[in-house]
Amino acid sequence: MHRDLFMMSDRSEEDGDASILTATKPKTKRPPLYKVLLLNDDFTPMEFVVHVLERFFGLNHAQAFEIMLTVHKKGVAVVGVFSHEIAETKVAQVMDFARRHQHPLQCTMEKEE
Ligand code: TYC
Repeated sequence: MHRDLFMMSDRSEEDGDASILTATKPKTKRPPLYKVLLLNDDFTPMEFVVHVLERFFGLNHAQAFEIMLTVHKKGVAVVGVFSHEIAETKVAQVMDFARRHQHPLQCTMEKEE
């Protein structure tokens, strides 16, 4: 007897919760992505840039050469799109590798809108 009454009130509480859930917009957002950009300069050898693109971005030689030429002609190109942490790592790897070889190659990242 008592048990049945308890179950009824328990269920009506669940109905209340369900109406809140359907009326509340879920606020989970996908994390933003970041473009990694390579910038042109007048001094870094073309072959070095091609090597960087193969080594750190997993591009084959033809893809790497094509992106290198785009940067050379247009001044900048997107070389890939990654999570914030991966983009940061790629930028650091490229900047460190260029510095160690005394080339002024610049690599940056920007949020994808
Ligand atoms: N402009 C350079 C040259 O003529 C080549 C180059 C390409 C440099 C791409 C940087 O991100 C770059 N040697």
